[in-house]
Amino acid sequence: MPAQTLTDVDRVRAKLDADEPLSAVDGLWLYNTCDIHTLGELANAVRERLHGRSAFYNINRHINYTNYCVLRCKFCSFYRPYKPRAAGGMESRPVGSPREHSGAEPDTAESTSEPIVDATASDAYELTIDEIVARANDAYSQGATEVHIVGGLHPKLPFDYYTDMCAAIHDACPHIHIKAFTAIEIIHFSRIAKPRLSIEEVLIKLREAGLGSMPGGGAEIFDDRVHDEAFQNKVGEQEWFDVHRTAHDLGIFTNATMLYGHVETRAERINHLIKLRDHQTQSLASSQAHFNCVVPLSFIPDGSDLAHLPGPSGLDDLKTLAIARLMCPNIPHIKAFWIMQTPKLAQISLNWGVDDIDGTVIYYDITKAEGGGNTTDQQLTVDKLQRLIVEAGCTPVERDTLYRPVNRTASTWSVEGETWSVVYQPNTCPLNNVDG
Ligand code: V47
Repeated sequence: MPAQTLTDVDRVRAKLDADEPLSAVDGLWLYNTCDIHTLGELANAVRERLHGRSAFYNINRHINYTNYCVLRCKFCSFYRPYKPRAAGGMESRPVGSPREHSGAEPDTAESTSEPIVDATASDAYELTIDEIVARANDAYSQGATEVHIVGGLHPKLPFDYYTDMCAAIHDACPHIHIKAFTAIEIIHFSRIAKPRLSIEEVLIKLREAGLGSMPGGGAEIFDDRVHDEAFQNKVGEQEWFDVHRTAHDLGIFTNATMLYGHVETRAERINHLIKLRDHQTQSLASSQAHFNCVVPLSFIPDGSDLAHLPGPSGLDDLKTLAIARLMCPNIPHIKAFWIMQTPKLAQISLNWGVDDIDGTVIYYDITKAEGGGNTTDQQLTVDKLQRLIVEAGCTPVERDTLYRPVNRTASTWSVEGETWSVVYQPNTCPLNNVDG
């Protein structure tokens, strides 16, 4: 009914003008409205109030250190099981990935003997620290300001592997920002450390080793029903928030994700966003750090146990990004991760509340390239990122992980407020790459 529609939109508009938080009813109305132009206009108004026409990107590289995982999340096509070798079975290491780390093997329920990989999972891997440092170095020498590192919950790697990894990257690439480990990994580390460590102790040790901030993964949807249906064995929302609260109290900035388009309802998405907003209110009031951005992740069904589901449509992607902007006005940035929303939709979303489209990425293993077979080579050059932004009527701003502007020349980069600058090899800089 038109009269009802007018009342609803006026109510939402009035709340936004008065800086009042939107309710769950408002959020659902926004999802259910067919008027996506008004939705875009409202979300864009919040985006412009916060960031004007600036649109952020970074020069980064994602590194996934292992796809072995003790969890079996139904939405995930990335994990590979880690199984003990049957008697007389095959050699234990993934081809080309010799293990090389310090510290004792933690015991697990599966086996206390030398780790053995599942011979059936030929694409299972774990990277050595040398391999990880080589990737970080490669990125650094091409001008990257960030490495984004996450992996599966490996049953055998000791806590030292993760601190050694950060320390080795920090030594080799002193100014690269290490954004690493989801809340789920942090909890895993606290359990495998010998002796066991608290979340706070884990975070302090990682920060001492070079960790700069944390990505937002592992949040999925904060709801018991969805949890039981799609990721039953993963820790729940309470634990996820505890890790982020501890990080914020320690002054470690983090991001927050929402994985949408699988078995959850729209109401459950809205509740998820309200929980993030409420947490942010607390962090802003009493912590040294807070969430920098919300990253709504569009579910990619291929290869997962939920492959029979269609995944979100383009319209659902656009609405969800805009609604994230409107429901969480106290979280500074909304990121469209182009790997999952596609570069085309990420570009359109820049006028629907989004102000950040992530970065060059280079290689992404958690979900494979759409329509590209099984490839993990997924990169956008800086030239292409900038073109997407300019064509959307925005001003490209290269940022570092903490959203400080990056000053870049053809062979150096520095961050506003810092005295150092990094020299890199101009010939291999992604700035000079031309898209094929
Ligand atoms: O936690 C897993 C999600 C996350 C699928 O903080 C899937 O800046 C879609 O958190 N389809 C890891 N998503 C990635 C992540 C992330 C990515 C980019 C930027 C940031 C940031 C964080 O990926 C997992 C899970 O929620 N995921 N499987 C899938 N099939």
